Amino acid sequence: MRDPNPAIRLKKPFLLVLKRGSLRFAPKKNTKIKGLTPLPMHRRLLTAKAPRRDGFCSLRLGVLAVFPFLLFGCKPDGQAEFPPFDGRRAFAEVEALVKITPRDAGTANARKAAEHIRQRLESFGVAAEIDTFNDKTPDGEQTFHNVVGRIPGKTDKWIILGSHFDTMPGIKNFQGANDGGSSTGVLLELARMLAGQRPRVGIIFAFFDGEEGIADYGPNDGLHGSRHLATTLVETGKVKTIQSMVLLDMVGDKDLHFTIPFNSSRTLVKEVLDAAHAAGHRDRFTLSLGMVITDDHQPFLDAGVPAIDLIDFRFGSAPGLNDYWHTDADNLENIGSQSLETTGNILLKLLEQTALD
Ligand code: 1BN
Ligand code: ZN
Repeated sequence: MRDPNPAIRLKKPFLLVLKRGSLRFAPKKNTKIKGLTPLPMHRRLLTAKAPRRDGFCSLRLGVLAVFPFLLFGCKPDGQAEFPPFDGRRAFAEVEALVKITPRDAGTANARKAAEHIRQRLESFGVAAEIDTFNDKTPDGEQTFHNVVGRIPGKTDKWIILGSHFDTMPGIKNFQGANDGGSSTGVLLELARMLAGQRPRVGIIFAFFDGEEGIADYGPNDGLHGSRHLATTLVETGKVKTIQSMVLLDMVGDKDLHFTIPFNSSRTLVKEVLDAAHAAGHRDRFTLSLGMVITDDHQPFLDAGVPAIDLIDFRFGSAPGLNDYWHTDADNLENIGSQSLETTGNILLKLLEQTALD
């Protein structure tokens, strides 16, 4: 069911808003802010029951079920059981992407990275295309390239799994192994695993260009790729077929800890926590009641699509610090395949519960 994500009146006096690279405090109490979910619901989420599970492998699927059954097997409740996510494969995808560095939007390397991602998807048997478009930036009009891969489902519903692949401009020796690389590696490996499946809900793998801003201000700075896809879905009327949008960002920190920002849909927060619990990683999540992050999930929230940002915003040299973020320390040495594996397994559980049954 669609989560309307209504504007609410905040009771908390301050809200930390992380917006396009700047830290600022939101207006004081009783400020109407779009796209936020109320505090009490977050509390209730912690005790919510797991959703009903149904049979992806049920006999109703008949002969068609045999192939995925042989590949993945079935659990006693009839649900598809996937092999564990292989973090080393995902890491190899990050390594391959990071060879194309930097990947700043509007550069030849961004185009090269998009083509690389498209080719990886096609090599897995996932139909993929590059969506090239122009958008205004503080530096004038620029060309961007989103990559979109699709695994059609048995219904006309879709879930979007998103990652950006561009790098933050202006940082010397910046690889973006975590910021842009890690989430792309996880989604590519997930696409490889799910290729050939016929899920109940179709899966769109969306790799966004132009997530990073240039100047940290203005409505046309950053989130170019996600805004373009969300706007296109609205303009074509297809937005009603989008069940949800799950964004991954900075999921490679060796000390993985997700802080789900306040501007995430409560229905999805519950589903993700259920999935994390089922995968044995519930302790890696904190729900942030006071932090809003303007990330690639935001245009989907604005379009009325339930969306969530799975981000580890403590990427640093010591627990709690985020001092590697947007620095040359965001490199392959500082991310771990284990964290990619953890993220992949949580996503698989989420899909089992919401899309594959
Ligand atoms: C995440 C990684 N983001 C940028 N690189 C989104 C973001 C924007 C996070 C502003 C915090 C503040
Ligand atoms: Zn960034």
